Amino acid sequence: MEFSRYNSSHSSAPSAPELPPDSYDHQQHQYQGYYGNPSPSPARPSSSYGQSGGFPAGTQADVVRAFQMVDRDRSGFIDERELQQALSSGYQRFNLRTIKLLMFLFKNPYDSLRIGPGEFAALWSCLGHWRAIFERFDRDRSGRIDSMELRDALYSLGYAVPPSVFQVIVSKYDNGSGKAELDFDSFVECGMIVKGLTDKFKEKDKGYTGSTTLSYDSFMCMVIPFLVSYD
Ligand SMILES: [Ca+2]
Repeated sequence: MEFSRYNSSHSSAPSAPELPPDSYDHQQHQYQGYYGNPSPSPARPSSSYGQSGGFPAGTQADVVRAFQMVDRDRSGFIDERELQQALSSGYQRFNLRTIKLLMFLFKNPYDSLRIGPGEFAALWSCLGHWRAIFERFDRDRSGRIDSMELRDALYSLGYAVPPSVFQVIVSKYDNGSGKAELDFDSFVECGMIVKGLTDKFKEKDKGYTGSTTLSYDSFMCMVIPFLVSYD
């Protein structure tokens, strides 16, 4: 694999950021390093990567059911279409672009484009965290995250996205009326990209200063998988 260095740090499942407390004070950022939330460590189910496959102990029955319902050939793995079907049964319908991103992030890096029970359980748990974040920041209860809600969410989670980048993000989810409205699946997509790239950068920025020196090679290995793996 070309991305062996990249993948070597990818031994456990990606996760959602920790939800800040309700009384979260933006000023706290000053004392927590550049990213506000230097070491998010949400609960992760024990990974079953590389094992014979089976759900981690304690996996909820509805998660097992959702997986088995779409794994029709009982191969123990599901592809992106099956994943889309499984997640759409638990949440709203997920667009295929988000599914491809999730598949890229959660699949065993040494395996093909499919995920097994362990990865599925990790993904499901991660989406539960994102759902809580989505509901917290959907302040007007519209069922969508608008640009102000998105800005608050990203900043409160500790992602100091520069205004120019934020504008690019907002324009990507513009519904044609000049306003961004993110459904849950788009919110997950946006959040996973911002978090994923920030995490990759933080691996290089050990002191959480907000800057580091990157080789061209490292930079490309960091960014390109996010651009080409799922579109
Ligand atoms: Ca809203």
